[in-house]
Amino acid sequence: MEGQIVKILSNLYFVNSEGKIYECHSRGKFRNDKITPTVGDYVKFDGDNNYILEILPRKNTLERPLVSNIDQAVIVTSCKSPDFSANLLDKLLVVLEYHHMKPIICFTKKDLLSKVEKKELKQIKKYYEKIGYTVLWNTNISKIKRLFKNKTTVFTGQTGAGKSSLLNKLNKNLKLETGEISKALGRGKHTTRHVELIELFKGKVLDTPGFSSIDFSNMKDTDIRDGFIEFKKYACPFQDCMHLKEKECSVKEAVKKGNILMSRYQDYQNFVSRK
Ligand SMILES: Nc1nc2c(ncn2[C@@H]2O[C@H](COP(=O)(O)OP(=O)(O)OP(=O)(O)O)[C@@H](O)[C@H]2O)c(=O)[nH]1
Ligand SMILES: [Mg+2]
Ligand SMILES: [Zn+2]
Repeated sequence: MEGQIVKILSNLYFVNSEGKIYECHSRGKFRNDKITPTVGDYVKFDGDNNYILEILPRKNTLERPLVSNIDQAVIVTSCKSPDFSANLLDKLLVVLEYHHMKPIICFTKKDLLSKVEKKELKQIKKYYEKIGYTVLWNTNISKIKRLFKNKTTVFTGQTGAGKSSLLNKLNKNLKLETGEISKALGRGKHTTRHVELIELFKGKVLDTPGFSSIDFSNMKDTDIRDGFIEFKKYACPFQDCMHLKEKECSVKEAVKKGNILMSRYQDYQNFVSRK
């Protein structure tokens, strides 16, 4: 039989095959092959003995959160509590670009911002839109609902950003667990503890546990550069310019003129030098 893994709880794999869920074990073989089944994997399985036999070829895999066969990702980005982090947003964008998964940015908790902060954030939102991204507020419910049809969409972003809350708002029947932000620590406690694939608005959506750090040490400097999509619009005198130490560089020029957001360029420098 064939099906798709929709949830993993320790060593139990929940496989959906034609609407029926089979609770399967995995054979030791996978561990030897250094291939771990992930949520989103299509598998061949023995439906009588509930064993996964084979993982079918993947379209792609994201390491963090660990999911496979993804078309697009909603980066759930909190404006406040936890505070907006351009650094984390840019990191996620670079990683998603690298994996050819379409990023969609969704800001949450605008209601917690002061008037001045709201104005600042709107400017930032505008910039990401200008460079080509779809950027929404979590209050744009009807727009968000239209994103899912015939696609597999992963919800990703910092813990406490409001991923599960947004999914609950989209479908009242989901009743996913959501958590309070610990005010004392100023950071969320991980409420969602496992990845779960849910069928929603004629598509598939994956709620995932949040995280606070992401590592892209397996990426080359040029991959990181290419993940800053707006840099590609500038023709630099040096072929394959890294926009770093080169004397003449159109990207650096654009940063100076304010056409490229300073925080984007600083994140780029930071990501490349950290490796
Ligand atoms: N004020 C306000 N609070 C929100 C909003 N969205 C979510 N929250 C609150 O933020 C807290 C965390 O929300 P969750 O949905 O659990 O966050 P999460 O991203 O799923 O977190 P993890 O599962 O830990 O990764 C909850 O107390 C929500 O009620 C929003 O737009 N405004
Ligand atoms: Mg959650
Ligand atoms: Zn350059």
